[in-house]
Amino acid sequence: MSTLSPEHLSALEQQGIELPSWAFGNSGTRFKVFGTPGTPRDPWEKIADAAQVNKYTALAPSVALHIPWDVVDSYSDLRRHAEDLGVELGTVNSNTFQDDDYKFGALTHEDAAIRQKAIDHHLACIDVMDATGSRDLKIWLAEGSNYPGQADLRGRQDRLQESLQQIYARLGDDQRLVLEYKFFEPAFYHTDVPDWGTSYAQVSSLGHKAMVCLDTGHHAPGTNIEFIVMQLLRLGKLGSFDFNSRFYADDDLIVGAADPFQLFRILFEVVRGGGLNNPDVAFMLDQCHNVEDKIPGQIRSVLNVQEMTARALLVDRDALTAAQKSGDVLAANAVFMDAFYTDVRPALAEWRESRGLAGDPMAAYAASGYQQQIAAERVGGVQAGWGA
Ligand code: LRH
Ligand code: MN
Ligand code: MN
Repeated sequence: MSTLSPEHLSALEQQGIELPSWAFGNSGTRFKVFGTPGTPRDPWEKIADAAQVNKYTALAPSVALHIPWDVVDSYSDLRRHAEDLGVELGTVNSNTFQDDDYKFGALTHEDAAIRQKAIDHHLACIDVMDATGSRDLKIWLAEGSNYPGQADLRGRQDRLQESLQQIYARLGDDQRLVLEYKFFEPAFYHTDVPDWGTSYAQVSSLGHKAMVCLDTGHHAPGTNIEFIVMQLLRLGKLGSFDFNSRFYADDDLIVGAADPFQLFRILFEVVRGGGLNNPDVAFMLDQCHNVEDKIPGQIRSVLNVQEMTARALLVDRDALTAAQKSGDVLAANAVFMDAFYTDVRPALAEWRESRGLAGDPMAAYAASGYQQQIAAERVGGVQAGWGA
């Protein structure tokens, strides 16, 4: 059986997965948002909770913000608060999906004044990034139409490019823009950035500081996501991942929960394409915990990514290449599956202990008393953002 080599462990030690601040707020569906005892009441408490995930896993060194969900008076104070807790502030996510003005679009809107308002929101997000020290501005647009004929598809692409150019022009030398695609929802007929090709076309004409963000939950069922990962890495345009898993639509469930094999296949292409621990490729979670406790939900998530990364590293690449070159279909598949079926959990637990971490971070968190403490201390936790 394959074992994790010192090189594998060193790659795993460098791995960092950014947590979304909104994973710590209450969330739900359009039917009901269930409250969880101990839910953070503000961005400060969300960051404190995110720091717990890093404390038990050493895997989650940064937290993404969503504006305006995480608006505070002083972002430099928030940055200091995060650093005091051993984490950094990461990607800033814009939000143009909760304002009546954006009913028919934001960066694509027919009305120049509304487009300008949406552009200004992104410029304000870049101001936040300047204060937090964040590198990435993540843009996901809830724009599209519900009925054939409702919108001028071509005109909207042109306006999108013009708006993005204005935002791009404001980025600092070390800052980036990542454009996230999603095939449907909230619009049901067409979406302005529905797929990786559209995102790629839009960011390519902006320049080298603009990249594609791949959210694993944003594809039609049956899509070969690892192929997209391979292609974007090949083109040098995979800027970031939003990891989560789904059974039906954009379910935002714990990554690796629905289809661990898919996560393995994606991470294999990341390793194969040089995307692991590559600063150009940010690993983030984009999840909501509707019915489970949020901090252990995030601990479970980053451990799932770590476990599948370890398995992807275990693929015997020389044997795989030899089998592929000789056309030995079954041998190639067997090499791949051997790695996938290897249970790395005992080896990872032992390795964690050797680094002074708990072998079982889920159990260590549960035993820490933090969950009971926040449940007692915090009354009136906020929603993740939806319906807030
Ligand atoms: C859209 C999305 C995007 C948003 C987040 C809350 O579905 O994936 O990344 O910012 O959810
Ligand atoms: Mn996302
Ligand atoms: Mn989503």
